[in-house]
Amino acid sequence: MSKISSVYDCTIITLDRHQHEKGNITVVQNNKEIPFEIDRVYYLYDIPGGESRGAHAHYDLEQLLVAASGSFDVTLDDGNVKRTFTLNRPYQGLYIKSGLWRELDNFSSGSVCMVLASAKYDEKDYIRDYDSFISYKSDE
Ligand code: T46
Repeated sequence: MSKISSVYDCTIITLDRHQHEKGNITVVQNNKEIPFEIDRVYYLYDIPGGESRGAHAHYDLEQLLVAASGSFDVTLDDGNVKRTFTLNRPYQGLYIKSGLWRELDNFSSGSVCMVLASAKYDEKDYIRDYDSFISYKSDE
């Protein structure tokens, strides 16, 4: 499945925003707002100016990336097509299917990238070499 996933399988999901005079709240629930069960949450923060993250793909992992604060860009690559998404709203998340190369950059000062992931951390699920990724995607 991840071999044939494309950047067009990924989309920005607009989450419910409950507005309140004391501030807003957004809720994400398993298999409701997102098409997978959340097994792990982590977040990237204190990212130095000009730094980039990612530069890898996952065999199986699915994720939702949210700019919980600030903004950043996510470029997805399926070996044929690249698409860049800007995340800058805490009520929007980028759903990323498995089998796609991703790079994150243009982090604004103080930005926080919150990630909801379908599985626990497993280094064996990573493809960290771009040529290996291209071979994987082109290998029927
Ligand atoms: C992704 C982007 C958005 C752990 O020990 N546990 C974890 O759950 C994670 C995510 C990382 N780590 C360790 C492994 C490395 O020694 O933290 C270090 C940095 O990890 P990585 O190079 O994977 O970090 P990023 O920010 O480049 O990528 C991460 C996710 O791995 C990736 O799936 O999409 O955030």
